Amino acid sequence: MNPWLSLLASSVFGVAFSSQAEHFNIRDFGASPNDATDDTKAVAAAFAACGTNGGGKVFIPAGTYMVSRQGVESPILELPSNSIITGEGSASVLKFDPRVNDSNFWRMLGISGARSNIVVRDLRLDGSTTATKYDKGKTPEHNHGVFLYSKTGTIENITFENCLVENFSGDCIAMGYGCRNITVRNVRLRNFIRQGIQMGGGNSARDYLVTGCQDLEPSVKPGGSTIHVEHARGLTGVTITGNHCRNSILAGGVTGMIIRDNMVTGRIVGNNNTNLVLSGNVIRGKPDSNASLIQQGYADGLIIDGNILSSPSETATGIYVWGTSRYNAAPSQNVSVTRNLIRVSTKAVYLNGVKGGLIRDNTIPAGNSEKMILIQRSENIEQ
Ligand SMILES: [Ca+2]
Repeated sequence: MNPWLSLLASSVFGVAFSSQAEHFNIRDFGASPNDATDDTKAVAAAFAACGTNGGGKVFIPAGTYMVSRQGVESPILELPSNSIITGEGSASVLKFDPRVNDSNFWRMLGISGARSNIVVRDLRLDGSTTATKYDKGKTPEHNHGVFLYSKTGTIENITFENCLVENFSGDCIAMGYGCRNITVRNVRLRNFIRQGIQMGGGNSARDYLVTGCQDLEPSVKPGGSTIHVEHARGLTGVTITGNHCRNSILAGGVTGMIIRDNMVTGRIVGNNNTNLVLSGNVIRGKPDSNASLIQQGYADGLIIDGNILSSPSETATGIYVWGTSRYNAAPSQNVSVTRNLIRVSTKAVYLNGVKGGLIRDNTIPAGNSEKMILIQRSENIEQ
């Protein structure tokens, strides 16, 4: 069965399609690959025709197509409901005209109102940035590859898969207000100046899955994290699993989150998470960093189980859970730290301002492991 039919058969959509779903080839709308002519209007026309049709398949044949600013729009290319947007793998490229990066807030693909049931797959998005590092006030840090954000309606059942997203001065993929049931699967990221995958909340956002993604060896210096949750605004139900992150996972403010089986260089960090499971992650600290490999502040309901942590730094802490600071009186509470293998030189587990917890069955190979568990300003910690 070809992938298109199999997708239909697997009832990806809430809305049923016939197997004769209409095809919209961007070349039929005037797009011309591998030349200097701008293709934005042609691609937009194909998307619009698909939308007017009530859905269908938009095909982006192999080749590089130029995308440029048209006006004040954000995103530049608005995805239609009930659609599959597909290319022929990384040979199908939507590429920013480099002049897009002369200013800020231009997003290549996205959704800005109520839309649902969309799959974007087998494409390469190229942001054409020439910036090599974050330069405050100069980097156009909001020029994203993908931007899902609606304050007026729900963005629901959206999947990005098997894409390469690279060279964006902002985020490769960003989502926030109004997003529900969003999946990012098997997406490769490269050369982002801000975040790789940025998730936020607002307008009842919930249920994000990021899985099988990896950031490739960059030639620019990332300013942020591979995977990032910022401005959660009540965000619930986030799963981050099976990803390869060269530059940390930072995720805070979420109720109900699973961060499992990721390979991380750097750290897993967050504050104000409720009901968080951190399990099965392999975390390797950066040689030049003394920071904690896992750090959580003001957590309520936190399980840290079965992770492997190691750091080449002499002074990095393994697991640090904290609360009750001068800024926020809330302790971290209901914290369980079990069955982790922690290969650091000084503090393996450090609880500071924690109310109610369990530390048990961790393996700490280096030095005097009892001295490597430090508990301060905490109560009801069982060992
Ligand atoms: Ca062209």
